Amino acid sequence: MFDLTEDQVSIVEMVADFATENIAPHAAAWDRDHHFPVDVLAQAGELGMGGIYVREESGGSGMSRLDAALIFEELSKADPTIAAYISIHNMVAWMIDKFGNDEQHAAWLPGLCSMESLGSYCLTEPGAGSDAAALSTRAVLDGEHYVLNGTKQFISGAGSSGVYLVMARTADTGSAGITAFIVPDGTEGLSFGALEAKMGWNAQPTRQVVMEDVRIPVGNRLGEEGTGFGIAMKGLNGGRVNIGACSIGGGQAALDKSIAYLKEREAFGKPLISQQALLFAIADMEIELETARTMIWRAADALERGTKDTVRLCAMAKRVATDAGFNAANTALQLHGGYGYLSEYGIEKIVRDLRVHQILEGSNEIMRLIVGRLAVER
Ligand code: FAD
Ligand code: 2MC
Repeated sequence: MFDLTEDQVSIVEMVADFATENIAPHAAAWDRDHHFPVDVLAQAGELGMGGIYVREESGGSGMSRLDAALIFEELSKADPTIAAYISIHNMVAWMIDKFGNDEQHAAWLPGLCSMESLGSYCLTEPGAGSDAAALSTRAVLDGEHYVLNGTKQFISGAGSSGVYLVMARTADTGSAGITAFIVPDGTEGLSFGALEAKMGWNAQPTRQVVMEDVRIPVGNRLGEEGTGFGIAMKGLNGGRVNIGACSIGGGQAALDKSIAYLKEREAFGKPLISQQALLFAIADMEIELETARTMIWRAADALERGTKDTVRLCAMAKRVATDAGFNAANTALQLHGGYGYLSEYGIEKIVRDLRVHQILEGSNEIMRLIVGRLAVER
């Protein structure tokens, strides 16, 4: 399983060509201007990246979780922010495919798979981040509708998305009282907070999603009442693998830039690459990224086959890969000396973008909590 198939090699080449041509040349400007390139996302959708592991009969690409990890690594070499947004969008599309009924598939998946309509995943709240089961957004049944009230915090894509997948409370029974809902953009009572000013991820919007008496038909409930926390977590298992793959892509780009730079930059009468201390730094970046890649591929395989250690492997891989990617980028900045600190060299953006991967989709402390709990249960 460690050799890519011919199809996978072709997928990687196709995505690398797309990202090199349509994303990489603009990444610095999008970051500077806080521009969310929805037109380029629609192009990615045309190439099948809007529903990578949505089933073909639902209009998706029907690819595997390993294919997805390969795609996110390639996209992220060009821009971690865009890659990560596409990952979140895919999480939403997959959740609707996996847990939705025929009517919901027909209503929402064509737009999501083509990326003409974007998806946002709405779990976090101002008072419930890591402790997601403590969320307080409420959904109350009123005849043929649910009425939603509450605020979601840090929502990626908010204000630009067509579909908001909202986890809300339908009963006061902890995680068992949470239900998932599809809230379309334009619904009365749905509004968005100001654009958050952030350290990185500037090419995608992050805002609050505010719901004030938002009425949605019962047909917009995803799954049964009380199943929303499980749906949210199963979506996140894939999200964690994907965000890890994004970190590897960013880290790999930083490593490749460092090798080229150290070969060219001379000090003390020779190229810096001939300093063994720096060669060892390169070696450690290479080792840690490859270790992380192995973990991501293994977790993707577990997810694909639904093995019983899926949750554990996804959490481990997310912790390892997001730390490895950030550390590689940060080391790359050091290896570039003062030039690494300048925007022009493209390294400081990778550091800023990858830093948040250690915090979101379950912080790396929460990944340790998951792995630690399972280890002591054994
Ligand atoms: P807290 O939960 O308040 O944690 C604070 C610190 O305490 C962290 O270091 C945490 O790891 C640590 N901690 C908490 N509990 C424990 C524990 N039991 N043991 C040890 N350490 C612990 N959420 C969405 O739902 N959808 C999105 O699209 C989305 N996009 C995001 C985009 C950005 C740019 C950011 C910054 C966040 C996004 N998030 C999104 C939210 C993200 O998932 C949360 O920020 C994250 O889960 C952490 O929650 P918190 O910020 O409330 O931190
Ligand atoms: N996969 C499948 N099921 C899971 C799961 C997972 N990864 N994690 C928990 N569950 C199930 C669990 O099996 C249990 O099911 P049941 O009631 O049938 O036994 C139920 O969910 C409750 O789980 P716990 O008892 O472990 O709940 P607890 O509240 O103690 O801890 C924790 C849950 C901390 C693991 C969870 O709240 C968590 O993952 N927190 C992090 C939140 C997070 O990742 N947020 C990311 C937001 S999205 C984002 O950042 C983006 C950028 C999109």
